[in-house]
Amino acid sequence: MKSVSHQALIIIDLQNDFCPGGALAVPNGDAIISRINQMQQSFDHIVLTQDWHPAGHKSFASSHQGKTAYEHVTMPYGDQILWPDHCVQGSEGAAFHNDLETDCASMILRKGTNPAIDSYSAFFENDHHTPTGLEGYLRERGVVALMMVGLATDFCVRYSAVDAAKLGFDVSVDLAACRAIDMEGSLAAALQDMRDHGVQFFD
Ligand code: VGL
Ligand code: ZN
Repeated sequence: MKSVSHQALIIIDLQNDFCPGGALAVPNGDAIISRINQMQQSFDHIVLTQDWHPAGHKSFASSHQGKTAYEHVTMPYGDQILWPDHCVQGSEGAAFHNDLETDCASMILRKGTNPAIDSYSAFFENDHHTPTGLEGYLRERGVVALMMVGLATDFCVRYSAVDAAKLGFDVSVDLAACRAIDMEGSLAAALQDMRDHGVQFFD
């Protein structure tokens, strides 16, 4: 049975670089794909997001002299973890994982395109101010509830879910269809943050 059409499935960053063998591999990141493909059959609105950085992006450790991946720096918008180069626009690493069903999505949102600002959330860049346009897209289509899945639970899923809840959407996260990077307690912090903002968990 099709679910009511006021709920959208938001599939976050199921890209090669976040899967085993990728530049910023999330442990077992590919293990969620078959569940996500199944879920897609129950939604009328499906949005895919794609981390999509220009080469030399400021979130890359390689863009900061003397820095290595996973160190922190202070950017004009606050703290930034430095990442290995990943999801460079047009690269194989930035492509969706081959096993992910992508034909049913009505919208593909690319984020992290500003060379100077990272964007974990599908709604706002990391300055927490610059919108991506996804809120308007969803509202214009009458969507009021979101089911979020994908990679990584503690970064892009977390910030997307929290922003969506702050914007007034009814937000659920299917934890069985997410995987985490889990560094420095980031998964526990993410679960608490989402809970604090009224996000509901399914697993
Ligand atoms: C992500 C780190 C850097 C994510 C994207 O999709 O969770 N994490 N860029
Ligand atoms: Zn990124």
